[in-house]
Amino acid sequence: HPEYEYLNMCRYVLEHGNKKSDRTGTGTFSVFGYQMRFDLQKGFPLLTTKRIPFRLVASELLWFIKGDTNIRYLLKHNNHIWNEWAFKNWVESNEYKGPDMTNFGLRSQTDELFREQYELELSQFITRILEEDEFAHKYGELGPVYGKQWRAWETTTGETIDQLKDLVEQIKTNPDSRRLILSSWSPEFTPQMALPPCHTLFQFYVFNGKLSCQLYQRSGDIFLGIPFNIASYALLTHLIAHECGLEVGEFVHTIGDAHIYSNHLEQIQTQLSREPKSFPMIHLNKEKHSLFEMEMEDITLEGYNPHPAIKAPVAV
Ligand code: DHF
Ligand code: TMP
Repeated sequence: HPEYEYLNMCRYVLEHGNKKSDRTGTGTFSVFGYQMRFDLQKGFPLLTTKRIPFRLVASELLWFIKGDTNIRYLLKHNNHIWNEWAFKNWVESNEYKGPDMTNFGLRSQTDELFREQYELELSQFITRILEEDEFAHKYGELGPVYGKQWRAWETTTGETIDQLKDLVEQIKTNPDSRRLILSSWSPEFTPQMALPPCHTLFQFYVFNGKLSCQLYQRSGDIFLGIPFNIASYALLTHLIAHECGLEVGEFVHTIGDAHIYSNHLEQIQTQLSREPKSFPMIHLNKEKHSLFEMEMEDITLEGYNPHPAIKAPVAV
């Protein structure tokens, strides 16, 4: 079963990982350099050994494609996966006058009383982002993250480059090119980002009418982030192939620091004890061609019957 690409990585990191401290203070088991391959002809690689909320993967990807960098779009799609990083900017700003939220990610995991305070502050923050335009404009922003770099990369002459549009154009007109690359890593702008891009660079490859994609991910949270990232890039490959009149080929996932957080060990063991089920299929609206016009209702998943979700805290 193709899901063993992922499950074997989990086993490998548990067995060979370096016990390594990290920026968030959580602690990890980490391996440097790991590669997985998924044949997209064999089904859509949405993990089945735990439920992955596909609509969150899809709405996050559409948010990148639209060039948006403000969490308001995500919240309107009931997607809360980027909340903590916008909230962090807010509580570290001069305007924030509420209770001290220093290190909220770690503290909320151990201090029950603090957790209640934190959850209240966070929910008030989310309401304000949704309801107040000016507040959303200022504090919903994650900085020049993926959307900005994909669609409006700033040049030294003050112009912008639409990397995604150029990439799609090159795939159509010059499919043998070895330069079908999109980079989100901008050394000039990473200091302004809420989180420097984890999925740093990707490249496409066309052969025999099939489109393949390889991602270089500098840092990968094996339990929480990576299942989303696999599905997200698989979906991107489908969307671009759909627009370019190609079939899908492979998704190759190359990871720099591939880590399991020390507070995800039990969850990983539960997941590893489960038997994978068959991968679902993805269908895109045939009436729409351009990936830039795709909306949530144009993307449907068929035959997804996963094992139940497994909860885990996210390291902030
Ligand atoms: N930081 C860390 N430490 N790990 C990440 O994976 C991560 N991912 C980010 C931003 N920062 C990060 C963006 N992507 C979840 C999944 C992806 C994601 C952020 C969060 C997550 O919490 N997934 C839960 C379900 C969440 C929900 O249902 O709302 C999961 O169980 O998969
Ligand atoms: P870092 O910037 O210190 O590497 O922390 C980022 C963490 O977020 C790290 O655990 C990797 C994880 N991550 C993913 O795995 N996938 C993602 O898409 C994102 C945004 C983050």
